Amino acid sequence: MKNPFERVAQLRKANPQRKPDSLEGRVPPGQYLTTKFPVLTYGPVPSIPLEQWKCEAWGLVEEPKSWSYQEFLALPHVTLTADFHCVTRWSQLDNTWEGISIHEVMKQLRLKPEAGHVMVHSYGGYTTNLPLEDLLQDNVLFAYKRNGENLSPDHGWPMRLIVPHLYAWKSAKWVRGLEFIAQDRPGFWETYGYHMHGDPWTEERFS
Ligand SMILES: Nc1nc2c(c(=O)[nH]1)N[C@H]1C(S)=C(S)[C@@H](COP(=O)(O)O)O[C@H]1N2
Ligand SMILES: [Mo]
Repeated sequence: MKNPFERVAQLRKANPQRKPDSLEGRVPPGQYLTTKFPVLTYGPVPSIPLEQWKCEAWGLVEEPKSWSYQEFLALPHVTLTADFHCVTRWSQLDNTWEGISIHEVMKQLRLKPEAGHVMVHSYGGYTTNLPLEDLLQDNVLFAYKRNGENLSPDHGWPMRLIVPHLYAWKSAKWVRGLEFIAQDRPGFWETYGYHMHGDPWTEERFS
C-alpha cells in the first residue's frame, strides 16, 4: 500500500479526463456519479466482537460515557436518505442509512462550554476531526445498515459514522468514540494534507 503522503500527492495532481457529472444541486463540483459502493479503507479491516464493542465519549464532557453495543442499540433508531461524496471524486446519491441519530447520543451527554470540535476515533486507529456544529447536523448518524442491509465488515460493521454533508473521509468506519476538544486538531488524513473541514460544495479537498 502506498504511504498516505504519496496517496494525497497523487490525488492532488489527478487531472480527470472525463467531464465531471453535473446534476444541479445534487453533485458537488468535480465529482462523478457511481451506483457502486466502493470500499475505501487505509489499512486492515478491524474485527470487533459485539460483546466487546463499545462507544465512548470523553474529553470536554461533564461525565465521560461508555455504551455497550446493547445499550447503544437501545437508543431510538432513525432511517434517513443522504448522498455520499468521496474526495477521490465519486459520489453516490440516495443512500438510505439506518442507525442512531447524533442527537440521541448527544442527549445523553453534557458538553463543557469549551467544547468546540470533536475527534472521531475508530477501532484500528483511524481518526478524523469535525467542528461541533458539523457533528450536530440533523443528517449525521451512527449507521449499521445501508439500503436495508447490514453494513459489511469492510464498510464499517458494526457501526460507522455518517456525515453526509462533508467528504466521506469524515464518515469514520468502525467508530469507537467521540473525543470532545476545544481547539481543532488534525485526524488521520488531515495530517497528510486533506482539508480540516472538507465541504464538497466548495471543494475543500486539501489544506
Ligand atoms: N476507520 C476508517 N474509516 C474510514 C476510512 C478508513 O480508512 N478508516 N476511509 C474513509 C474514506 S477516505 C472514505 S471515502 C469512506 C469510504 O466508505 P466506504 O469504504 O464504506 O465506501 O470511509 C471513510 N472512513
Ligand atoms: Mo475518501
